[in-house]
Amino acid sequence: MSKFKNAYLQGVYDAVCKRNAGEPEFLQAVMEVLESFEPVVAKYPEYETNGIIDRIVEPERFVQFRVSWVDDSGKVRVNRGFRVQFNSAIGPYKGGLRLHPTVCASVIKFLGFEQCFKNSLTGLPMGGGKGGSDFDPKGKSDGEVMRFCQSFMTELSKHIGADTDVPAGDIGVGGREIGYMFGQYKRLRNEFTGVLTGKGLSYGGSLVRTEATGYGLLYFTQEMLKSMKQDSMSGKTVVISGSGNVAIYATQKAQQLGAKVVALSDSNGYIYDKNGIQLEVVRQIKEVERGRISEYAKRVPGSEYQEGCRGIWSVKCDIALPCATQNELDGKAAQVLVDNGVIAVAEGANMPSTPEAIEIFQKHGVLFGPAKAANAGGVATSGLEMCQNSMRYSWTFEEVDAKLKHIMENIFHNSYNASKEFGAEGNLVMGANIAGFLKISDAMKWQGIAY
Ligand code: NDP
Ligand code: 2IT
Repeated sequence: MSKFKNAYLQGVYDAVCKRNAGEPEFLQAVMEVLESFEPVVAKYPEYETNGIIDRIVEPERFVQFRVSWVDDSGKVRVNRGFRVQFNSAIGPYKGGLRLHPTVCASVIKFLGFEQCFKNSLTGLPMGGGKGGSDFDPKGKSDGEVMRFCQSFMTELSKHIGADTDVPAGDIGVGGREIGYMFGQYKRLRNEFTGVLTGKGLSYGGSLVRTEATGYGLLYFTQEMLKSMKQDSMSGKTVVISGSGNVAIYATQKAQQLGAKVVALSDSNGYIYDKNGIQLEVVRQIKEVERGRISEYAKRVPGSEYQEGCRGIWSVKCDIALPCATQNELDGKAAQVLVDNGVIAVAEGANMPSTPEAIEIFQKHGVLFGPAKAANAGGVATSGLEMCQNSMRYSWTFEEVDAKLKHIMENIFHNSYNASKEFGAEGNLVMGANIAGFLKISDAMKWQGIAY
């Protein structure tokens, strides 16, 4: 059965399915983007003539490699490393590295594909890439993490560079891992360059990069509420999934904007604190002790812990911000949120809402900020880190924060305007996909057919 109205899009999607069979996350991400392109391809037939869509769904390069390292007991361990260099039309490949046992080709390719459009939306010159490994940092010592990172970078260093491909953090990769990888790259190349972002402040990192994805998510949400509902974050009850980098700084900014965050989670379960989450307790548990979120309920009287992370969506809220991982919010959860009166959902994680969930939000008039737009603050600030590294200069916290806010507001308006121009006003999924795409496709068209 034909899914697309446009035969060109249908043909591209069929070919993608054939080439990438058994990669459900990648196919899910491609389907969502191609669906958005119906009005674009109808308006501009030259996309078919130039084979733009055929090319945009195929990575320019995909590297897979063995990563061997020695654990604390002296045993040799083997993991699989990946880097996808998806599209370099508008700048060097750029995107995070994920360390999690679920990492595989499908996950890396969906993330790399989405990264292309997200990076384009920031307005900064960055192409799309992503990488990682099925290494699980949980329960590993600092020494084990260091030896893994050094081995991983020994191979990755052959494929990246400050003007070629600039990785950063994602799930399981924070300041510690970036430091070990940067140190190894410098040692291998004998050059001090901005080859990674998310670096420590003492060796070329940017102020605000740590906070950027969470802060950016709230700047986006704030602008969406203001423009589409003449509303604000003030006084709102907020549920945020996850308790990692994105969730923590989303909580901080939501609180600064006058909202009450009542729930956070990790992959084991969620906490509910009707008095509002005490962020310093969470930061101590997660950032300092690398512990589990269940600890919070033991330390804060009046709060509760429930086993099972998906239950978090049953907590009544005005605003839901999924900030953990892909497909964590399904159709059933979306319906519960709608029944409980949610007014806005914005994605801090990448592809956290299933297609069914998105459909339910849109059908019920819930404001929906898709990941590519709403979580672009992290990579945007990475772009600002690259800029500062190139200048060998650094901006103040206030300067970077102001640029981040400006970028997020622009992303909202560019996505909104594209949704309007292409006949789906307020559909930010469509608007973000189209606005991100137009710049990339233009650059591809002018650069000829080499890739
Ligand atoms: P962290 O590793 O800091 O935190 C991840 C959080 O998500 C943890 O609470 C973790 O719980 C939870 N989580 C991870 N995997 C699963 C799973 N399979 N099921 C349930 N919970 C899970 O990562 P980040 O905060 O950096 O990333 C969170 C999301 O935001 C990801 O989707 C990432 O791609 C996206 N993102 C990150 C950016 C960044 O700059 N860091 C930028 C843009 C998007 P547990 O500890 O139990 O594993
Ligand atoms: O998904 C993402 O945008 C990130 N993990 C951040 C990428 C980056 O290069 O800062």
